[in-house]
Amino acid sequence: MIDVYFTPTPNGHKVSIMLEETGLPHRLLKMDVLAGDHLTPEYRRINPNGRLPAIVDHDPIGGGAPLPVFESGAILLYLAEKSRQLLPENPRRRSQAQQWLMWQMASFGPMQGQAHHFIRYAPEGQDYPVERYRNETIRLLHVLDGRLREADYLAEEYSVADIATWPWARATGAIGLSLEDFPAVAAWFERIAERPAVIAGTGIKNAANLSSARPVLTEEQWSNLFGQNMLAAPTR
Ligand SMILES: N[C@@H](CCC(=O)N[C@@H](CS)C(=O)NCC(=O)O)C(=O)O
Repeated sequence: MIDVYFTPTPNGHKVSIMLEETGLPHRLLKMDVLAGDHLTPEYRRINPNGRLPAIVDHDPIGGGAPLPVFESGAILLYLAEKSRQLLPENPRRRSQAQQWLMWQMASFGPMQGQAHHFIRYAPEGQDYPVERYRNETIRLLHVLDGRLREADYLAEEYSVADIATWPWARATGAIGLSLEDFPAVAAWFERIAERPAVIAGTGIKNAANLSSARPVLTEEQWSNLFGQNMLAAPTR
């Protein structure tokens, strides 16, 4: 059994989609980041970085004690290895899957994440970071579109690279971008959105984008996410 410390965000959905695709037995443990569920010493022992998602595999590859795994990209690779699915056997494709997975983890997720922060959470009127991170997200969408004009999937076959990237493509609507401006991305997005595991893993029946509303946070919630409570949380 695999416990998934889960919140329904793009990084969380990578793992829920992967588990639906592979059929590995698991249970989702819902974490409320606004309430600070991720700041506890117990959770830090599972994920020293204190972010979501993380998993604990009670029947790990190689046996032994339950194995915690953090970082969504590392979780996808672990689950691919465990299930022997969704990481291509062919060395060229396998390398492509790893390259695009690293690209998502290092660029498409973090840059867009900053765009979400400055557009939806930070005090309004900060034009420079909004423009900087939205432009970087647009640049990365062009990179993704270029790849998907060459191949139907990032590693030529559906893989962990697509599973990592798809939820972040879905999130671009919330920062005012439209996939219709990137035709190869839009076609790939729809292809993947129809997969039963993606529908089950995201709890959505259509590909509608996430809300672009600015969340209204209490002082406590703000502190849990971005302020003193977050800074004061123990490290292990
Ligand atoms: N690189 C990490 C990023 C994890 C991350 O930032 N997760 C967000 C939710 S998608 C989070 O935990 N937010 C709570 C917070 O920032 O305090 C991964 O891919 O797992």
